[in-house]
Order: sequence, then C-alpha cells, then structure tokens
Amino acid sequence: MGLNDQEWQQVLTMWGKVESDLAGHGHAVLMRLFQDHPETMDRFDKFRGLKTPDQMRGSEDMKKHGVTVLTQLGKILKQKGHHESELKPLAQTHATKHRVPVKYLEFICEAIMKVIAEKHSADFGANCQAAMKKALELFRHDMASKYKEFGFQG
Ligand code: CUS
Repeated sequence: MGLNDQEWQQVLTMWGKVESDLAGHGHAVLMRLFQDHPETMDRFDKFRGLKTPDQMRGSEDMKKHGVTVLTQLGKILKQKGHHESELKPLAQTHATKHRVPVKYLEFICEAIMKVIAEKHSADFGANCQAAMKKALELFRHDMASKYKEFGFQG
C-alpha cells in the first residue's frame, strides 16, 4: 500500500499542476462528482439547491468548496504517507459532522483522477496514474481506519 520515492515524486509533480489552478480543478472535481453521483450532494446543505449543470457551474459555494477539498488533500499528499496529524482532524469532522461515507471518498477520488486525466492528458501517463491511484487509496484506507476510531463505520 505504501509508495516509493519515485511514486511520491510523480504524485507531487502532478499535484503541482493541479495547484496551478486549484479553483478550476476543484470546481471541475465537484461538478464531476455531483453529476456522476448526485446522492453525494446531500452531505452538504449548501449544495442541496443546485439542480442543473448551469447552476453548478455558476456556484461560488462550489468553487470555494472545491478549493477547500483540494487544499486539504494536497496538504496530506505532501506528507508522503506521514499524514497522521493532517488526516486526523479531517477524519474527525467527516466522521462526526459531515458523515461522509468511505464510498463517497472513493467517488471523489475517482472524480479527481478523471479531472486530472482530462486537463493533463499528456502528463498523466500510466505510471503517473498508477502512482496517483495508490496515493489516493492510501488516503482512503487511513481515513477509513480513523473513521472507525471515531465510531463511524463509514
Ligand atoms: O470537504 C472535504 O474536505 C471532503 C473531501 C476530503 C478529500 C476528505 N469532502 Cu467536501 C468530501 C465530499 C464532498 O465535499 C461532497 C460530497 C461527498 C464528499
């Protein structure tokens, strides 16, 4: 489940490209998530009123939340697996407040993979994709075990 140095480097180089337009990527990820899995919108009150793709595209709340999501995930990835202190508070709020199931984390990771593949197809080759997938799996795995510590089966 761990990544080697080269894999982490691929992940973080790619993430640098994501950070060149965090808001654009974040908004695209949430658009993708809500279109592929509309049930995930229910976790956040502020998104419940958004019905059409046009409303989503125009939503400042979604843009802002996209930045929040990718900022938090970026902080975790940069720890290269030593993310206990970054992950714990995130797992706590998601287990006890937002109650976001692990399945939804899987969906959001899928959306991230798709958005990167769309926006950076030339730089997101098979090796890099595999490394990113591994990093996101590690993230979800550790979120899931923290969830259990907080009594949320996820
Ligand atoms: O916010 C946050 O933070 C999260 C993410 C991470 C990565 C953990 N989220 Cu938000 C999640 C979700 C959303 O937003 C929506 C839906 C589902 C899930």
